[in-house]
Amino acid sequence: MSEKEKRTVDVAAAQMLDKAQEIGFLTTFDRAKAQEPRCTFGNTGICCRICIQGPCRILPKKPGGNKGICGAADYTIVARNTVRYIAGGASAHSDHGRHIAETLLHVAEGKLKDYQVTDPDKLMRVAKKIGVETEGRSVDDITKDVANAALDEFGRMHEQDLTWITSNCIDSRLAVLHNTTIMPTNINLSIAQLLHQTHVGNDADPVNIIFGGLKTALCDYDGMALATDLSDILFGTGVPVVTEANLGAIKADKVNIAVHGHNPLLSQMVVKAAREMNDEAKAAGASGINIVGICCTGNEVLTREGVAIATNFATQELAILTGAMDAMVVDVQCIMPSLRSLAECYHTKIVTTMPIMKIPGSYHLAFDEHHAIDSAKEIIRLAIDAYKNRDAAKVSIPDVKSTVVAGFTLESLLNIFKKVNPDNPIRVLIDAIEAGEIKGVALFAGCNNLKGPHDYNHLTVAQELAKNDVFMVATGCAAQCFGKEGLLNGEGVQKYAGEGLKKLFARLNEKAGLTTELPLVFHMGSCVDNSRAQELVTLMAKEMGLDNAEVPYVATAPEAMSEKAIAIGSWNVALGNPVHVGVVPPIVGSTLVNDIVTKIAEDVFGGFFFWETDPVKAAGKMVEILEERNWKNRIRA
Ligand code: XCC
Repeated sequence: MSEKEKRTVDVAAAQMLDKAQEIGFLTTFDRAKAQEPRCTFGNTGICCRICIQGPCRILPKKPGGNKGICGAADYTIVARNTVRYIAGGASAHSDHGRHIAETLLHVAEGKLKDYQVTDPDKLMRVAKKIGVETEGRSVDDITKDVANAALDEFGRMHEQDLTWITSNCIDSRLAVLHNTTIMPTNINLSIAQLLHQTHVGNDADPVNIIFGGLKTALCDYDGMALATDLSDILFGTGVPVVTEANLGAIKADKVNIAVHGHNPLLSQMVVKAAREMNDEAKAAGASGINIVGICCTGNEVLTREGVAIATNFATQELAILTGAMDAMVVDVQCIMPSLRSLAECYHTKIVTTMPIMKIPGSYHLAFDEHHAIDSAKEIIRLAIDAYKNRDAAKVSIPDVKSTVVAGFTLESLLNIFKKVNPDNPIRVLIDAIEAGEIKGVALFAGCNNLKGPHDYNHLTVAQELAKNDVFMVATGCAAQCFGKEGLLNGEGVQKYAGEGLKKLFARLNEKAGLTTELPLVFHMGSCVDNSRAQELVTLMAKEMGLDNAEVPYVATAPEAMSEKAIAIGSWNVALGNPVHVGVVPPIVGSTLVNDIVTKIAEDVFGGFFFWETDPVKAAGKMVEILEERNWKNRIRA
């Protein structure tokens, strides 16, 4: 690989990186390089900054240096650091879920005019699932109870297992969570307790700390599962939709607005308002308004509204470098502070909207759910104004984009399976596994991480798994990579799928009744929608009469980066799923802790982590895991 190729496999991104070099702007790619070589202590997790006597590092050969000043050994330091990532991730996902739940409650109380229950069928399904009475009751009353049940997860003072965990998991899995004492009862309490548990002079036992971390990771799961359910109720449950992905989705003749971040409460309103404001854009000389998505709020509006993907996490700056991005409206999480300084070189307005996410020097417009459409319109007017200052000489949009078929919520996926097996849709997958056509199911999740070439791990693992007949679903920035690289369309199947997988696709395409062929990878939505994938594996477990840990299912985060990704990986392990991570996390500084999460975890939970930076080897190992599970199931039968 040449130095240039080492940056990214995304052709559009490569063009923009050249442009960045020409104008002398240092992007995140340059900053990542500048961080090398990394400090070995931090990189392996043996740097403790939990109290200000530190930082303490583990210096095994120095008398007195093999422990922190307080006496914390490497395993304590690594365990504490690791679970504090989980606390950060769980707080982000669950706070997002809480915001949605609060909004839903206010809708039912008649306090918010711009939001409504868009999917009453989903409301009924969720109500029944969590035990809310529906018979003879009004939509508002049911909605109130569902929203209150969600809010209760965050602060109830009595001992009661978290509802979205108990209602989504099968009995054998719940038994594992109880037996290991990691079943949470209150999201906020678990996060607070984990911070307490890892305070200086507190828990030194790495196993106990890891179990505290897993309990909090389950809160991450609960928060995202309720976020998915309640977002579907508010905005609709996605159905298959055709759109496009990559920087080529930015249009030179339109007012371009990127929605970036995570929370659909804002992005849905921007999409809705934009549809009503094309005339204002035309009056400013544009041919209309074009909304594109970056990161997970992009995935939310892609799933429900068919909004195109501009790009994913690592290349967010490059959308501004096209010179045609008039506004980037952001809410929470995964937004680079550097966007502001790059926007200075252009006419682009960076609009922050949330009280907990501001960037010095950018425009802050406090988003108010009580006047949501008005707030969204104000943002769009800012973009239209900015468009008037666009410098045509600076515009260069890469002519690169791929067709995307997305919108595969669990419901829409099962609807397709239903066309093949109306009585028992999930059997379609299981029959294909039992017939040896496919080896199982893989979930792709997570971010970009510039410790390796951008999007290279995602793409290579997926190509390898496709060749080996693995059915693939994806969320987050992994799904966006696949969108850009042509894996979210039917051509992807022709190009990469093995013979068995092709047979399954032929059967599905014949009956699906869509105007387009099904994609090689099924885009299930944003990162909170990893809950959809978990529902899929649980459904398979139920139908196969197995525990989750026996289902031929594997998860991968080929380019994991954020605390949220660590939390997601951790609950996957607790729920029985093997999890590949394509970067070596700062955990290897303690052999004991590393062994707990990569080996002992399998004995306890059936799920476990493995680190492999080589995507071909990683895919090979994932295929082996699926084959082993299938082999064991054949013996059991
Ligand atoms: Fe990671 Fe979640 Fe962020 Fe993308 S957006 S970088 S957390 S994959 Ni969700």
